[in-house]
Amino acid sequence: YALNVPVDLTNCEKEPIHIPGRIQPHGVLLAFSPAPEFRILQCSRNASEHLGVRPEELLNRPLLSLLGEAQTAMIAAEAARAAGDPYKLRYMDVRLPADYIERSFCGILHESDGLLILELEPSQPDEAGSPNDFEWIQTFFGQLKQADNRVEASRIAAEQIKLMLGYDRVMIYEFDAAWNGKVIAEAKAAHMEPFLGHQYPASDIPKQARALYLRNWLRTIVDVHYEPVDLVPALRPDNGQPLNLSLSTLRSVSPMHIEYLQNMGVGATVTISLIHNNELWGLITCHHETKKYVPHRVRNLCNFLGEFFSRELYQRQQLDNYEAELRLKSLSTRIASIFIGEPTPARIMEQLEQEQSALLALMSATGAAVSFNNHLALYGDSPSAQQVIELAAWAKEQAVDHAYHTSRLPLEFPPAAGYKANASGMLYLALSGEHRDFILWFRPEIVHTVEWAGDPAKAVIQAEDGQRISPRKSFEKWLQTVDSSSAPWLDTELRLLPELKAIIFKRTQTQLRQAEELAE
Ligand code: BLA
Repeated sequence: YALNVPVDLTNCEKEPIHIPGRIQPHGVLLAFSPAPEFRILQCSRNASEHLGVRPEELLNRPLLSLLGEAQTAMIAAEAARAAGDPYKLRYMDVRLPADYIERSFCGILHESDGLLILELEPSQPDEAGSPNDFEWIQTFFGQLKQADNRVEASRIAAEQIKLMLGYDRVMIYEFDAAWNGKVIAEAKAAHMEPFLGHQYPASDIPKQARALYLRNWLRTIVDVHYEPVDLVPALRPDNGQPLNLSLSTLRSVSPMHIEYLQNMGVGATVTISLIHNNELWGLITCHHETKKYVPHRVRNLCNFLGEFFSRELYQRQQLDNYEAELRLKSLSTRIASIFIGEPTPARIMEQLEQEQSALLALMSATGAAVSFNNHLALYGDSPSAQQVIELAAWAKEQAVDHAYHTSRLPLEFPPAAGYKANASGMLYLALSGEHRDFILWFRPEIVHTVEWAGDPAKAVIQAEDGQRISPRKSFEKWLQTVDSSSAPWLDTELRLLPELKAIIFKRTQTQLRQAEELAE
C-alpha cells in the first residue's frame, strides 16, 4: 500500500501510524488466522535472524509446526482468554522446541481485525520476575500516600518509574484543553538539562497519535536509530488490507517522531498513557540517552502503576481544585470587605493599596488598575494611566452585565499591541452602573510567562541542516500561535464577579446617594 498524500510538516495528523507495514527490529511478529487453523499469514522479515527461519518458509504454515503442541496449546488458551478483552496485552514465556532455535522469548499476543498477532521478544538473561517488584510497588504506594499535593505525587511517580525502568529521564506530561502539553514533574540523571515546566504545542503529538494512545497504553522505542523491518507479505493475504498494528508493541514508529527524537538527542523512549474517564489527560514520557531494551514484565508493571497513579492524581486534582476555590473565595471576601460599611473613598483607596497583592492574586493577574471616585491607582505591571483610561472607555462599550474579559486584547483593541507584554489579557469590572468607577485586571502575554527552562536551543542537539522537527522548531511555531495572548480567564475566576459586583455596587450606590444629598 502507499499513502495517497506524502506526509510532511503540514499534515502530520494524516499519517496512518497504525498501519506502517513495518516493525522495530528487536522482536519478530507473526500474524495468523484464528483457531483452530492458526495459519501464519504474515511475518516480519527478521524471522531469519531471530528464529533462524526464512519468512517464506513460515508463511502458510500452521503455528503448530513452528511452536510444537504444548506451546500452541498455550497460545490457544491465551487467545480464548483474551477474546473477551482484546485490548489487554498478554505475555508468556515462549520456548521454541525446534533444533534450529536456541532462544527463548517473551510472547505478547493480541487480536487485530480478525487475526491474531504474536510478537516475540528475545528473553533477557535476568527476566525471571525480579524479587524486588513487590518491594518496589510497596515503596511506590507508600510514598504516594504521603505526598500532600498533586505536583509532589507526580514527582514521586516519576522518580519511582525512573528507578524501575533504569532510564535517564522520566517526565509527567500534562495536556491542557487545547492539547498543548507541559512537563509538570520530572526525575532525571544529574547531568541532564531539566525539562521541568517546559511547554510544547499540540502539534508535537498529532491527533491520530493521541487517539491511538487512548487504546494502546504503553509504547517503547528501543533504539531511535533502528532500521525498520518489513512485514512479508506487505498486505494481509486474506483481505488485501494492511495489518492493523494499533495494539502491537513492535509497531514501527512514525519517521516524523523519530526525527524529532533524534534531534532531541534521545536514544530510546517508553511512553505510558495517563487516562481518566476514557480521556487522555497526560503521558509518562521516558527518555534514555542511548538505546535501551526494557523487558515486557517491567513495562507492564509501569503500565499498571500508570493506571493506578492516573486515578490517584485525578482525585488529588479534585481536592486541589476545591482548595483553590476556597482560596479564591477568601480573597474575594477580603477585597469585597474593603467596600463594606461606610468607608470614605479615601479610606477605600488606602485599603486597596494595602491589599494590592490580594487584588492581583484574586484574578491571578500581574497588574491592575482601580478608578474610584475620580482617583486612579495602578498596581503591579499595568499600562500607563492614559492607556488605562482609553482602555476602560473601550471596555465599557464591550461590557455585558458590567463586565468584560479577553485573553487576546491586542487583537480586539489594536492600541493594546503597544503594551501587550503586560496586558494581553484584560478583565474589566464596572464598580457602578454608570461605569464611572471600575477595576481592570491585566495578564501578561503568555510568551513571557512560559518557563522554557533556560534557552530552548539547549534542549536540542545542534544538528546541521537536517533539523526540521525538534522542540526548538516547535517552540518557534508555538510562539506564533500564542502571539498576543494571555492565559485564559477561568470559569472559577469569572464566577466570582457577580458577588463582588453586588457588594461593591451597593457601596457605590450609597456613595452616589450621599453625594447627591450633599449637592441638594
Ligand atoms: C508522537 N510526540 C509523540 C509522542 C511524544 C511526542 C511524547 C509519543 C511517542 C511515543 O509514545 O513514543 C512529543 N516527546 C514529545 C514531547 C516531549 C517528548 C513534546 O519527549 C517533550 C519532552 N511531531 C512533531 C511534528 C510532527 C510530529 C511536527 O513535532 C509531524 C510532522 C509527529 N509525533 C508525531 C507522530 C507521533 C508523535 C506522528 C506518533 C508516533 C507513533 O506512535 O508512531
